[in-house]
Amino acid sequence: RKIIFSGIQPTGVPHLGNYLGALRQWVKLQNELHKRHVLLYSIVDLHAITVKQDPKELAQWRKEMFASLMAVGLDPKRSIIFAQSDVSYHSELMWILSCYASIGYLGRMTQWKSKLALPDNASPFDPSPSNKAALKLGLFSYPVLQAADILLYQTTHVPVGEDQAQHLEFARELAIGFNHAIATNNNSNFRLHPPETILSPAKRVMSLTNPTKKMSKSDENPKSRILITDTKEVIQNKLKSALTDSVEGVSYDPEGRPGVSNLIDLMYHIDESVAASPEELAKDLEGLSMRALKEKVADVVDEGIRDVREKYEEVMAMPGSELRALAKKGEQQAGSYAGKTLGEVKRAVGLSTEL
Ligand code: AQP
Repeated sequence: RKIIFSGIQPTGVPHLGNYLGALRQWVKLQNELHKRHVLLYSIVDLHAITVKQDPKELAQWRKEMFASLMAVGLDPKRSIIFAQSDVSYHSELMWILSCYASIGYLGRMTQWKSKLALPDNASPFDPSPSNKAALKLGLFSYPVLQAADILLYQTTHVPVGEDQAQHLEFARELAIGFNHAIATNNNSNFRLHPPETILSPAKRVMSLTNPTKKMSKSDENPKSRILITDTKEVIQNKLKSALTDSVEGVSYDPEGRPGVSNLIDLMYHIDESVAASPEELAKDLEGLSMRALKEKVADVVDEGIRDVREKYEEVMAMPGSELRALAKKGEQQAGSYAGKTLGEVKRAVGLSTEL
């Protein structure tokens, strides 16, 4: 039996990077696998507080993320949809795994460096005052919590975008290290399952305003991303100001023409029936001006997310009590799987409640 787990931070309405890189894949897996397998999708709010959040805004974003997940097509009857902080086993397993996680390995992870705009060779023990003041333990140990999220369900497959591949490798290594430690410590047959990564074809959607960077919820410039709830007019405006180049015509060259290639990628991945590959699509559009290309991409994107936008409005208009009941159901379902694994982990490390 496959167990699929993935998460998304409630740090704003998802953008096309989240949608094409992760959420659409989650729905596809749900639709293919729900009859015989288990699918768990989490709003990972404990991860969101590794950087500064406004409590009111965060609470609202949790709701909006719940609505977004339903809007893209996740169905609480077929997938377990829940908020991470509602299932406290995540934090508990994180603590246990922290006792097996290497600081040296965590120090090589790129996320804490990129969130703090530190160079790639930055060290957590860097004595420079700016670094010491800014780096919090939670941001540094984020991958351990993420490993706990995944391992808590004995997950077999994790569908994510490419930016998460490094964290997934960390989770696998941590599971293997933990298994090794408990194998030599006691006679328990219990093992954590090292999960596999599933990358979607659109594994890295780039920012519209800085196409060498990934599209991100926390980019200061809202024009850098298209949200799954954006209206046609907003999509058109954002694409109008997307950074391209002054080369004539359309061609696909992600290295030399990152802006134009990102637009082609967007159009291709929104509707893969338009061409056999991004290269082929670029050939079909060869003679277009930048303006015409952007208008075409806007039409295809609008068409591709129209249903999601409409469903989002419907879900946001549902009575609060109905949404809360759905979240509660997800919490209970996730909790029953998580409690079982945590019980086994505790027994394996000698934290059993039996005296
Ligand atoms: N640009 C992207 N292209 C492809 N996939 C992406 N994902 C994120 N950005 C892209 C995938 O979306 C899922 C959920 O991401 P997340 O919310 O957990 O955090 P993130 O990766 O840090 O995404 P953001 O938008 O950049 O959020 P902030 O700005 O809050 O940090 C993941 O599977 C991710 O790979």
